Amino acid sequence: MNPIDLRSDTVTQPTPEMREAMAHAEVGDDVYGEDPTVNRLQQLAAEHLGKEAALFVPSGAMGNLVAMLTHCQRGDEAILGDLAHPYFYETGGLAALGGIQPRPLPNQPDGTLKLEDIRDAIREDDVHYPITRLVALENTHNRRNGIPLTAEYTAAVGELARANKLVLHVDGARLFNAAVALGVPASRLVALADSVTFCLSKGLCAPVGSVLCGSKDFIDRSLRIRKQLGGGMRQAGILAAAGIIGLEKMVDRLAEDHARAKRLAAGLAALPQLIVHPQYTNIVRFQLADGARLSPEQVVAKLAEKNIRIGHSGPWGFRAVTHYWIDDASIEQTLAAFRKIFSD
Ligand code: TLP
Repeated sequence: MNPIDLRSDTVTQPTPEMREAMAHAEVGDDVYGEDPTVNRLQQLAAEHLGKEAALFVPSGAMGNLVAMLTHCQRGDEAILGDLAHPYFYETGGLAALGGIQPRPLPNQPDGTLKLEDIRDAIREDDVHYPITRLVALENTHNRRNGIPLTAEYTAAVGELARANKLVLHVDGARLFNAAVALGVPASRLVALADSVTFCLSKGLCAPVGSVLCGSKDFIDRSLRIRKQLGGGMRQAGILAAAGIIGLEKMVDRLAEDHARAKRLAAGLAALPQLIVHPQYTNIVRFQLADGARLSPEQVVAKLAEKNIRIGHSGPWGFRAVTHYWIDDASIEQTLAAFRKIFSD
């Protein structure tokens, strides 16, 4: 029996249609810019996001890193949330590899950074200070329960950035989840962003890859940084072929993942042993209520015995992420397993 794997949408396997397209993909050497399938994916991605150009990268983390290294010089400062993926989860890459100083600001419960906090964090032109170069947002916001950021909020940050000669980068690993949840085109959510990454290998189900989008000049420069980081791939059309299907056929169905996450959140919230955080898209975060007789590790282990996997990290509690391979029956089975665990 296949496990019900709710740890992340990164666990998604390619669909049969993707495997078929991968097997027959036309390929070339992408470092020479000669892979027709990669080129088609990049063009499609740029169109979807309303940007001039795009670059296929091996991962979301590399997309964020390439963007930051392209925008910033060593010693520059980048404003981002204290729960932002590049700050929290990317092994300090921007500092280690880019010499970029992160300036973390408190992520609000709705995933935003306060405009006044950003304004206050922008450095004056003074020889003592680093140069503030960039502000980054995350949409949807992973650590903030997968909440989508609105087009209006992102535009307000974009305007603030422009007025202060900063660039805006959006980590849109799950940007299409945000677009579907808010009912707006993804391009509107990033209209004032100078660069955006989105992931093909999460809810869109492709096995590998993310796309970095921006102006033609920015992408020309980021190509060199991708190469520097060892991210120049060769016959990558095999991977891009799955990404094209992700973009063309897997976006609208994300609404199903959101509906299942809602059902899961409601079912878990009915259990007095759990506190469930607000649910917005495909991420459900929850924790044990005070006085629960089991430890989080025991809950994870008991679920694993029933072939169900959820994420758990220390004080942050549990995370369950819905995706293409989680159907209605998986949700009901998971809820039944929780009920049983707490009633034993
Ligand atoms: N997030 C992963 C883990 O790293 C936590 C997950 O399971 O959610 N930006 C955001 C907002 C992300 O959530 C992730 C992956 C990335 C970037 C990085 O993507 P990859 O894993 O492709 O490098």
